[in-house]
Amino acid sequence: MTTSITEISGPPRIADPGEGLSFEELALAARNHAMPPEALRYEVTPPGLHYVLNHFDIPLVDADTWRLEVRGAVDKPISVDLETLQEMPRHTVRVTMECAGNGRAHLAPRPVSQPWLNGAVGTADWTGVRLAELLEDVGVGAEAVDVAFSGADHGVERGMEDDYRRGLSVSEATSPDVLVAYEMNGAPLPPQHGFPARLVVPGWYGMAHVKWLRDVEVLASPFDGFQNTVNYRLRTDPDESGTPVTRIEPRALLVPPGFPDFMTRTRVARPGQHALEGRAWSGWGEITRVEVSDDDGATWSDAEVEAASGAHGWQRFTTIWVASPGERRLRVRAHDSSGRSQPDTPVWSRGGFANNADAPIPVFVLEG
Ligand SMILES: Nc1nc2c(c(=O)[nH]1)N[C@H]1C(S)=C(S)[C@@H](COP(=O)(O)O)O[C@H]1N2
Ligand SMILES: [Mo]
Repeated sequence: MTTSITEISGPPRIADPGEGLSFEELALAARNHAMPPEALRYEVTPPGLHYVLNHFDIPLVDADTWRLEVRGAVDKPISVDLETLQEMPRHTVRVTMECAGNGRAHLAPRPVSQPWLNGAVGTADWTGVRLAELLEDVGVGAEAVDVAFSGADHGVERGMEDDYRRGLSVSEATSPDVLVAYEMNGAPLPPQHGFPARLVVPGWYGMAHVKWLRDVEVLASPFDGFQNTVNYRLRTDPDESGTPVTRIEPRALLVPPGFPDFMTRTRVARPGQHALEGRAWSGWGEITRVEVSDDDGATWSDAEVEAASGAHGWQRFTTIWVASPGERRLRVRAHDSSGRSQPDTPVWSRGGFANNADAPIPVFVLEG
């Protein structure tokens, strides 16, 4: 009996109507954790609370023997060790990162994959070397179109065996805030976040931020790897080639008020004034407006939106909520300077990507 990779790793599946989460989805959800919504109180997500998403295993990388190759359509390829990288000019960028699959579990029908609710987000201060500077050192050829980034992790996805690899256009790759980062919040990268170095592409969904980076290849023809040409595409029909998933769509999230029930996580609040707060972000521009509703979207009012503390970090918003007894449904929606805003109903795609519709938070407000 032979076992082929395509027998083990089949095509993606859409859950049947009403189908519950599978054991496999539970296993993914336990490996890849969300940021709990109460952590929205922090401007920089504390260690361990930032979301994690790994397609394969966390590779064990030895910092002493690790090298970053920068090669391909370049004048003089280089192979740098960690020490050399750390001696180059340091830059720190505060970045809100979100997984493209955030919100997937709210879709109906549900694409069977990592079943994110809304917590696949976090903000960190990333320190490293500007990718543009590394590329300048090697001299990018005039024929270059894309840059391919490979991680040290390896696996199978939809019958395709590969390292985790992503491509970016030369113009995106050389924008000044794209980093090869070796520190997260002033400390070496934790294993799950890409030790010893990762790519950081501010404003883009998480899949672009290649972890355990080991190889940067400048290409004279368009990158045709699985994660760009097959996986991270917006399509409704399996036969469509679809459009690529790129920048983060606007989203606002609330710190849920009151206190939760252990098992159902239903919120309970006392009547009267509550200071509500949350954070909002977009990869397409500044957040210009956040609206809040406590009646499931029948009426909305504007929250106060604060300025971001950097070009790529989320923005805090606050409002006073006067809670009256009964069952309330809190909703928030963000608008950005590019004219994008959160849709009222989810936009469905087979991969369950870029669903930035909000999920109402039911709150039971007690009698006085
Ligand atoms: N090498 C590698 N890089 C990767 C991934 C991966 O599986 N392997 N996952 C990507 C995805 S889909 C996301 S959302 C982000 C998550 O980054 P984090 O775990 O540091 O939050 O890493 C990206 N970089
Ligand atoms: Mo992701």
